[in-house]
Amino acid sequence: MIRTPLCELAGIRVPIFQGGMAHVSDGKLAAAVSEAGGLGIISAMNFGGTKLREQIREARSLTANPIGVNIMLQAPTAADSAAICAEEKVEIVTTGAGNPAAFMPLWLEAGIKIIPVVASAALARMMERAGASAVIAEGGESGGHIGEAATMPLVPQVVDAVKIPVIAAGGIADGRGLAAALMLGAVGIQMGTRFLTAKECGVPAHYKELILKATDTSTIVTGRRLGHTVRSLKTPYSRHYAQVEYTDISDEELEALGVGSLRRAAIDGDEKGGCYLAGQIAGLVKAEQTAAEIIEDVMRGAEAALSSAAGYLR
Ligand code: TUI
Repeated sequence: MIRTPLCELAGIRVPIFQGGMAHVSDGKLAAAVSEAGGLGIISAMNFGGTKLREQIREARSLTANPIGVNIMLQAPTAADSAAICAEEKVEIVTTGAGNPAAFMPLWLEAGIKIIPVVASAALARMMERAGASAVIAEGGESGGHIGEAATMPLVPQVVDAVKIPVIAAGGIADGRGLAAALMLGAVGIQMGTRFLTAKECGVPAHYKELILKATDTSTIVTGRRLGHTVRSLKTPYSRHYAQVEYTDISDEELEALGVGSLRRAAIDGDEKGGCYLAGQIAGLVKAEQTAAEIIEDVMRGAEAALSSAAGYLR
């Protein structure tokens, strides 16, 4: 059995967070992960206002375990979502794509634990000073919006920079990844891509098929020119974006290419026009399983990896 300080901190059985994925992570998926012993996280990006509240309440009706909400700070609904999290008293808020300092007093006042995603040691230090309970150090192997550093160099440098616990994310989808994260000094992991193919995850079948067919070289990074760097699967949409990104196309035209593309993938299943976000580890994901099966597989795999590595000690 593996227990880490993250289990105490987050009130969970196993040190695994399900990443809040825009247009993907709803109350049903989050509840399934929390019920299985990890931390399920609803993405506020999908639902401003009343809808977010409904998703939180739906998750609450499906599990008595703690749940989280992820707020994408660049979303126009971020302030609204921040207030709803405080009113609904979700146990944990995670944030992405920016600095959540402005919202932190509100959440601390409501007794919510704040666990920001950081892509640098500098932001991790700032978050510790502002009252974060832990940070998620996310490397650029992740799907979606990414920073510059990769997980292997980022995690130990963030661990050394702060006293609060660090959760590793980016490029992790099995027990070997969890074991490796613990070796880097992390107290747990966050996985997105692996949970995209969970049975309880409601994305269109085409999205899951793309993940299940992916290999180690199936993702591409686009959007650097406009400062919205994202990793997604190589599809007609992302290949086209990459092809035109550094031509004489205007910023406005490039921006227009991106608008609605995440929704088209995750909600509409638009095979040609959708931007199918996924991490580099997609090639490792080979089966559609329940959230509980995924969590058990990762935990058994990590136990085996740690025992086997301990056998090298003399
Ligand atoms: O946020 C994510 N991943 C995401 S958000 C998203 S939605 C989206 N919509 C339209 C365009 C682009 C994305 C899809 N995937 N991950 C967490 C994350 N946060 N990764 C990197 C960061 C990050 C980067 C810089 C966090 C803080 C940061 O600091 C900047 C600052 O202001 O200090």
